[in-house]
Amino acid sequence: MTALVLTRDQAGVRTLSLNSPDRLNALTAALATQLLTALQAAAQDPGVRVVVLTGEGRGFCAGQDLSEVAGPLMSGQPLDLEAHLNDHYRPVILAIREMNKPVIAAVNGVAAGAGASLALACDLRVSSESAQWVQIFSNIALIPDAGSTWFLPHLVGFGRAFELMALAEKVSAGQAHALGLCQQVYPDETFTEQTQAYAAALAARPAQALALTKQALNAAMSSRLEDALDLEAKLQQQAASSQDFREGVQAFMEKRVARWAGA
Ligand code: T3D
Repeated sequence: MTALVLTRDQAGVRTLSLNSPDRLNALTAALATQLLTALQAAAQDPGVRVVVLTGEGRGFCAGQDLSEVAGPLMSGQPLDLEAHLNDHYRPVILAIREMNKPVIAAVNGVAAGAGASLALACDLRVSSESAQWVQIFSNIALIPDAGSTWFLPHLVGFGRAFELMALAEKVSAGQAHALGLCQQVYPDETFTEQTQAYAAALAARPAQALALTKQALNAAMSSRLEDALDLEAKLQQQAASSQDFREGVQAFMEKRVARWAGA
């Protein structure tokens, strides 16, 4: 079986790289299935503290592989996109959101359509200088899917999200950064190294506190302030019961760097 997702481990960071470079890592059902399996394995592996999602070659991900739908579409066969999205995209997006570890999208090249959604579903995004981001769906008269209608307005506001989606404008790395779509932009030549260093810095942070922070932020995205305050209090109690909390306070008092145990 062709490995459509490559896996590399370094210093607690697992890098998952989409591996269909000739088509800019466009998503087939097989690729989405392998990505889901890889995400689930990373979630369950205690040695993995941070996950990086990137693409092989010059693209990050060009969205749905249109060669997969072109045949049936042209021959007039009915396409069940609702089932396709529910079976292949939804589990991947939820696996990223539900993973109790930071997931970074390392957007090494164009992120288009559901490929952009994939990046937006991650907790953090870094972009290479030459990467382009495009909500390309309306170019083929589709609506944004794989979570873009939820993630994008949260990140950039309703009006800007609608404009990006309606006009399918290509956004450069610099624009993506200015809009708040990505946290860092790195030169192409040093992109892999700088991404690894960024991920390693996160991997060195107290893992349980980060997991609980992600849980609280996930809930806060769709909750009332009162509910967010309740959940914060509950999760803070859990964080404060950890060995890392005791170590953090002790290290502060002793004016030294904390040694995180991850629990
Ligand atoms: O089925 C469902 O469930 C519906 C779900 C839909 C979700 C979606 O994601 S809809 C959006 C689908 N994606 C697109 O419409 C993007 C199509 N691609 C492009 O518009 C351009 O390729 C890009 C703007 C992304 C990049 O342009 P450029 O000039 O850098 O590269 P290129 O030359 O167009 O592409 C390079 C190769 O990749 C090329 O193949 P070739 O000619 O060298 O053999 C191209 O056909 C192939 N490729 C790029 N994107 C796709 C693709 N092949 C299949 N599917 C693609 N999405």
